[in-house]
Amino acid sequence: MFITFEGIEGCGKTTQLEMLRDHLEWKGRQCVVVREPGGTELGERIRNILLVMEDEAEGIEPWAELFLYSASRAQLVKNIIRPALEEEKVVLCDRFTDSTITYQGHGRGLDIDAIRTINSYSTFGITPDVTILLDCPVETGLKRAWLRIENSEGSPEDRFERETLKFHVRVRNGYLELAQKEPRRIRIVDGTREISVIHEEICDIIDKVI
Ligand code: Z5A
Repeated sequence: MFITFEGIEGCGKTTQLEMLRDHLEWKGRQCVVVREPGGTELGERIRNILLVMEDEAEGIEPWAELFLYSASRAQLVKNIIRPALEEEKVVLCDRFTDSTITYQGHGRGLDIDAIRTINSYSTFGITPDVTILLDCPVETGLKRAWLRIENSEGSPEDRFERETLKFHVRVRNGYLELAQKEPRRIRIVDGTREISVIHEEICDIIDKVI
């Protein structure tokens, strides 16, 4: 079973993914947790370029950005996700192809059909069984994300947080549009509520699917 978590920054993906992993492991399921970009040695190096590089010094061309995300994904699918699925483990992934459609497509304005084609190669055709879309207003998400960045150590991963509010609104609307098109796979969960309340709803969704 392949479960992905999606949403704008600060929507609570990472928090909820870890809580779901604990829930599934408690129920006796073997889980593998990964994140994008990253999850492999190559992927983590790419993550560093994508999220920490100073835009002011040399802006990353949107197509270059798309290919970097795709390169990280291809390595992650080949090395970790596909083998884990073959071993019948539950794979929980923090962001996947929907992020590319919303950030590089809706956010940056790249051609969405072209992105879908590239996604089909970088994933070797693997698609999530269920996607939890944590939805919240961009103001709420960004406030949480900045708080997380201020409390983190090392170089801040803040390249996207520094984007305009309009960019984040386009990304959020992109997610909602995707969910409308694929309601069976993409489950919208209201991310503005208490962490424990959200967790209960997600467990409910996943337990039913499993
Ligand atoms: N990206 C892309 O452009 N194209 C692609 O193809 C892919 C990605 C795959 C990856 O960052 C970036 O790459 C991302 C999109 C782009 N943009 N950015 N930035 P990431 O996924 O590593 O980082 P993020 O999305 O910004 O994660 P985040 O800010 O850590 O958000 P989160 O995982 O959704 O939230 P969290 O870490 O669980 O929670 C953030 C804080 O809020 C934390 O202090 C929590 O305790 C708190 N929190 C969580 N839930 C709640 C609730 N319910 N109430 C109150 N407080 C809460």
